[in-house]
Amino acid sequence: MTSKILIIGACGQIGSELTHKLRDIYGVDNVIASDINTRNLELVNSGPFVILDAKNFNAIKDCCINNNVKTVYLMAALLSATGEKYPMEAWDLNMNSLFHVLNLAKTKIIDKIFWPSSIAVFGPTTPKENTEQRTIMEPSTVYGITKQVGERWCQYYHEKYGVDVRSIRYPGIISWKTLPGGGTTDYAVEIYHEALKNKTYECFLSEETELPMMFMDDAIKATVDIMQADTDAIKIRSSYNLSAISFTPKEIAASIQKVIPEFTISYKPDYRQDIADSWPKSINDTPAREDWNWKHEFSLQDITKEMLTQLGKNNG
Ligand code: AKB
Repeated sequence: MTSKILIIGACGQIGSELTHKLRDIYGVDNVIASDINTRNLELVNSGPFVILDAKNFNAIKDCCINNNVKTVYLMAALLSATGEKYPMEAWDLNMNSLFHVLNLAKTKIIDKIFWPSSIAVFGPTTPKENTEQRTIMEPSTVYGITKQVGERWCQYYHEKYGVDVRSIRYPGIISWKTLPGGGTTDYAVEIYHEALKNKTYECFLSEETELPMMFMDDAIKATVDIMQADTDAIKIRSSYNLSAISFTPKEIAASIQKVIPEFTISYKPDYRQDIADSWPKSINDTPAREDWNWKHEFSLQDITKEMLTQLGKNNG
């Protein structure tokens, strides 16, 4: 049987687009999508799909053994805003799912893991501008704590047991196919939907809140590139800083107004403001650029053009 790829959490914002991309590269039947439910029917009907709870070790193990799965992309997680509401659930899902796939690799049932980390590993004491790969990391959110701890375990499993685990610290990801859920950077997707529908948006972050962001196509390219890179090229086994652009709500609104002049924005910061304020404004990703040739393509204006065009087609 040819070896297969399993994506856990395939119905989500990144998982769904990653599934399609990996199927383009490796063939539809070689990529098994899985999630805890069938909430994304387009994805569910697009190729092999199984219901899988990321917290259930035996279910993941059986799926890997029965289908000769050798590579796992673990995309299931509770994100920053949801994590603050349900701290224990975030800890439970984010940590146990990671241990499950690390242990499958330790016992040689699978060969390779992709696990996403996040800019949430940084905290209020981290230098905010051009944040380095190695710097102060004192995350103040549950989600950030799970990602930071997860990074340490990835490095540990690589060093002690030779596990081939690869990871990047995603910034906020902007996409039009599948909505994000439960994140602090979600405003940068919602704003495009509201601009087309209602020509106005009430933002839950203040106008000068600058955060690192990236278009989905760049995020998928980074994910594929790091997984295809030679083993020797991957020098960091915790997680790589990854950067594209940074902007504020005011700046994204201005870029939308270039296309939709009547668009207006108002600001009503809520509990997510504290989360955003604890994160860096911009990221230095020199190691990713040097080690495996990472390069982003999409500027803010490119993203705005693509988002409004694609969402406009779907609405119209
Ligand atoms: C979130 O906002 O929680 C995520 C992230 C930056 O990891 N998008």
